[in-house]
Amino acid sequence: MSTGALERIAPLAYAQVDEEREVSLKQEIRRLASARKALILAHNYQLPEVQDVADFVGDSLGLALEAQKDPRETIVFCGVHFMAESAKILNPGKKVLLPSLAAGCSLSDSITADSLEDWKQRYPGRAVVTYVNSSAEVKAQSDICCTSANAVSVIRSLSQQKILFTPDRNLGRWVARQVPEKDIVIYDGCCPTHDVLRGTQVGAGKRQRPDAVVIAHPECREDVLALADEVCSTTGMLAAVARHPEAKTFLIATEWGLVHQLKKRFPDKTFIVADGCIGCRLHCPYMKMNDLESVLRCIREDRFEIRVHPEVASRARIALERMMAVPRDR
Ligand code: CIZ
Repeated sequence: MSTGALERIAPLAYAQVDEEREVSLKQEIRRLASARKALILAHNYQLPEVQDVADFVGDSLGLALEAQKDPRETIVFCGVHFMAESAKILNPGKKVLLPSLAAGCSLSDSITADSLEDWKQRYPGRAVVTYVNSSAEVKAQSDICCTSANAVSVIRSLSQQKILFTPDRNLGRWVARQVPEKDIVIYDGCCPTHDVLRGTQVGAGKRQRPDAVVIAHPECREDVLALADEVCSTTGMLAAVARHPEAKTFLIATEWGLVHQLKKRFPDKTFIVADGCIGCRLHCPYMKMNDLESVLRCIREDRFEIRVHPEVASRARIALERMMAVPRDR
């Protein structure tokens, strides 16, 4: 594979707007957001132009904290459904809007409240730790949630020795290696966007750029993580780059949307998505469902409002609030 192939930008699977239209959409979104006192939050995997109109860009933990601390009553959540749902659960008095209802999550869909219930019956007496990439109903049946930014600290914070970890098997296995003193049974779900990446691809990238620092997300498979210099959440990746001031090039094993934030914060560094082609494989189609047109319609027409059944919300809130009391891993 040539270096050119590594940096190739593949045709992207969403409609791109022309530059003039993009500028006017951005202006109109910001004008309406301030007129309606709406807070715009965007996940690190959102389209670059959507990240650019947000008041705050971050990972799901950072966005949840921001939603709680900001006084604005309307939250436009540019992320996927489970994230907007968590924002609603933590802020029951606020209006939470998701620009596209098609913005789901395959990992979240891999476990239902019924399948978790069956699983709990198979392994009675274990503390249930659920990754935030899950529905409100699944969170409501869990003892505590975690994100990729605090999973190790969450597991260490528990007094219980025996744990059920749901639903991401790659994150679960990685956490289990960090906390060998706990007995962790891991559910068999995964994020297809991360799980598709193989160590052979990262190895090929590393051979092309032997000086590159490899930073991988813990939703990646074990053979990818074995080649990584750093394993962390998306926000952790921004901090990880700062820990390598001498390095010029980074191979990034996560969804390509993060590269926008990396380039903004470190304009003199080179970031290469570890699959060798931005948008080919490490592309989450659901994260890219929110575009500028849908963000504008969302604010203008007050849609789509996220609602969670109050009884489910109050149980899910306990699991989320327990998580939020635990600090980030680093
Ligand atoms: O927790 C999140 O925001 C996810 C899904 C990924 C990450 O590491 O930011």
